[in-house]
Amino acid sequence: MSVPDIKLWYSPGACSLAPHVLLHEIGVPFDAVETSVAKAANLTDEFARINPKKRVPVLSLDGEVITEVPAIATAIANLAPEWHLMGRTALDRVRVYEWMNWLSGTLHGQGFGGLWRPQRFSDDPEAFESIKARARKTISECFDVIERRISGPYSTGNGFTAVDPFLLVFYRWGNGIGIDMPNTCPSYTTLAQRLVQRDSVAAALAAEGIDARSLSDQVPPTDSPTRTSVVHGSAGWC
Ligand SMILES: N[C@@H](CCC(=O)N[C@@H](CS)C(=O)NCC(=O)O)C(=O)O
Repeated sequence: MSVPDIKLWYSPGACSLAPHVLLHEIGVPFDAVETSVAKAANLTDEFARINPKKRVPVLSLDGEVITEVPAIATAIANLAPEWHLMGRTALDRVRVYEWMNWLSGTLHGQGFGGLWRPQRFSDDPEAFESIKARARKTISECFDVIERRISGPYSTGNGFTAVDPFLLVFYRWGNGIGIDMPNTCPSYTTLAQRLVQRDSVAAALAAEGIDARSLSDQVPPTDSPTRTSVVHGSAGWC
């Protein structure tokens, strides 16, 4: 395998944890650049020049900039096809894309996005509480779907795929917002516990300064006065 120059911009505990795990999984050398959302490092002009969307994760492959978790996961999987990170069979691949799109668009974008970033959905601050309440329902509905869909050792059949570390991100966020994940989602909990045993997951968590034994961190403090969520009184990783 000819390995390009790889760089990943991530924020500790954010959705960027998923591609961070995948890079460790395939064992390629890469530079991980911390861009803390809690410290508003994603809002600097310097970062906006890399990703005008001002979001993490960002992957650069020999200077080619890729954004969006499903696209980044695909790019990492293409670097090491023998790991089958996007699925082994044709149907597995369909299922991986089905999961990734739904997790990214519905659970992340509508659910956690609505809860932690209600200002994305309305300019009227008076609407924020009802947006957040609706987003909490979306998150619970998504967790119910996830719980019912996990039937094997991993989310998509028997093999680890890019879906699994993405699910781990949301499992941690679920705990972080006070959902009793072990009791409401036992199968999801078993998956999360299996995942933190993986070397790639342990390595990515350690690199992000997260205790691998902890699946239940609280949401990070809103420690930056420049952070947009502070203005709107919410906190979170997303
Ligand atoms: N659809 C994007 C979502 C990226 C995203 O929202 N990232 C969050 C961290 S989990 C972020 O950078 N938020 C910073 C902000 O909104 O200011 C993806 O899949 O990569």
